[in-house]
Parts: sequence; structure tokens; C-alpha cells
Amino acid sequence: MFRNSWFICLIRPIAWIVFLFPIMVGFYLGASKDTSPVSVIFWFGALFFVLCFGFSVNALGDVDVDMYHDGRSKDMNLSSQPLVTGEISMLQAKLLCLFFLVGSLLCALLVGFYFVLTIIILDVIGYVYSLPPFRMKKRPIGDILCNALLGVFFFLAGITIGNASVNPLLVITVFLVASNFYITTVITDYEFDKKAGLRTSAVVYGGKRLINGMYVLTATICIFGIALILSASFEVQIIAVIIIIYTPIFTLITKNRLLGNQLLLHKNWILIPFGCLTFVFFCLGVFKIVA
Ligand code: GPP
Ligand code: MG
Repeated sequence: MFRNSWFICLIRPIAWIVFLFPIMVGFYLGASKDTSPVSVIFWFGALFFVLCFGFSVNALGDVDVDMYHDGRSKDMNLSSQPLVTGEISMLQAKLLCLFFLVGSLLCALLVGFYFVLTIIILDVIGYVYSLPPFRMKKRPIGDILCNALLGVFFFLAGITIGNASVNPLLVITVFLVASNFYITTVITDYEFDKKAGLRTSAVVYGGKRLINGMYVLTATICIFGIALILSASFEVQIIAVIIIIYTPIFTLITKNRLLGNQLLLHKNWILIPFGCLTFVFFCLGVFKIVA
């Protein structure tokens, strides 16, 4: 059967979709006719390198976990990661990570101060999430917080393509939405994280309690969404409507697919809607620049 190259397996571009969505929402809000096409190219470059960095350090830190993966609920079977199969050495992977890190910073420097700041924060969270001594992915709640912050800072990195002001209510909503969606991914990893001895939120609290957490988050997200619809600009209202419609649907689907601690949720429940919306917001952002 067709198998992707070791490089694609290391950087996992399909999994990027979860982060490309907040990036493109930010891009849509931030883009304007004052945005220079050259800065858009370096902006894309920096984000490309941050994503390569985040996923490569994750692979570096997860060799002991990924070997147990059976291919379920993820963009790929993680047991065919090049570090697990031995296609590349730890040293080669570390050098690549360094290259991605430097690439992200150099490209960001050509865009602007606030963008550099978000890129540095994203690189730091990527490291802290995956690698010791912090390795937040194995700390209950810490794993959810890190991913929620990644969602927020990818969104802010998107906005900094222009000079648009940041709506604090929307930033909190992005944080809550990212937490809600991340919870499902940590439940789907329950079995193989447990086998590897990790103490993730799902391993410590169990699926049922995390679903209860999702109910609270979903209700809060809807309240914030309504507040945004009542108070924010038309562009933000569109985003709030999408969030209010899809979050409760997604939470209910997740609840119905939970069997004990096992969540049988197909990855496409996240990848397809996020992928389509990413494309739509990218087109809208480009339209704002060229129109
Ligand atoms: C997902 O890996 C990887 C991340 C959430 C880190 C991304 C960081 C960036 C700065 C882009 P996974 O699918 O292997 O899951 P896990 O979180 O269990 O490692
Ligand atoms: Mg991993």
C-alpha cells in the first residue's frame, strides 16, 4: 500500500488542520488591503516552520508512546513514525527541529513585532507540551491547557497579519472551543496513552467525567457566542454563529460514541469541518487583501 515519505510522517500535515482553522479565522479578521503580499509569504513561512517544529518535537518526545498506536482516530498510524521505525536517528530529528525553530523565527522577524511574539510563544508551548522536563501532555489538565493556548496563540498569530484590534471575548471563546475539541482527542488516545504509562487527563479522570466537562464548556461557549453575536462586528458574528452551531453537535456526537473510557470517534468529525472552514476563511482573507 502507498506509504508517505518519512518526512511527511514526521511533520504530519493532515493533523495541521486543527491549528490551521484558528490561524485562518485570525487571518480573515486581520487581513486588509494594507497587508503586503510579501509579508503574507513570510507569515505563511513562519507558521509552516512552527507546525513542522511542534509536530517534530512531539514525535521526538513520543517514541515510547507512538509504538503502541494502532492507527485509530488519528491522521496516520503513529507506529510508522520515522523515529519509531528507525528511518531517522534522534540526532537527525533534533537537528531538523533546530532548523524548523530557526526558520520560524527568521521568517517571523520579517513580518512584525507582535507576530514574532506569538511565534516565540507557540514554539515554547510546542516544546513544553511534548518534551521533558515539562512534557505537559502527560499532566492532567496541563495537556488540555497547553492545547487550548496553542489554539489561542495560533489565532492571534493569524490576526497579526494586519492591525485589527483583538476582541478579548473572542479570545476567551477560542480558548474554550480549543479545550472542548482537544478533550475528545485525549479521550480517543486513552488506551494507547494508558499502555504507555502516561497520566493524561483521560487516563486520570476517565471519559465520563471529561464528557461532563465538555457539557460545561459547551454551555459556556454558547453563552459567550451569544454575547459576541449581540456585541461584536459582523465578521466576528459569523464566527460566533459557526461556533454555536457546531460545538453542541460535536459534543453530542462525542457523548454518543463513548463506550466506557473508549471513544470511537472518527477523525473526520474534526478534520472535515475544520478543513472546509479553513479553506473558506483563507479565501475570505485573500479577498480582503486583493479586493
Ligand atoms: C499532536 O500530537 C501534537 C501537538 C498537539 C503539538 C503541536 C504543537 C505545535 C506548536 C504545532 P499527537 O497527535 O501525537 O497527540 P499527542 O498530543 O498525544 O502527542
Ligand atoms: Mg504525539
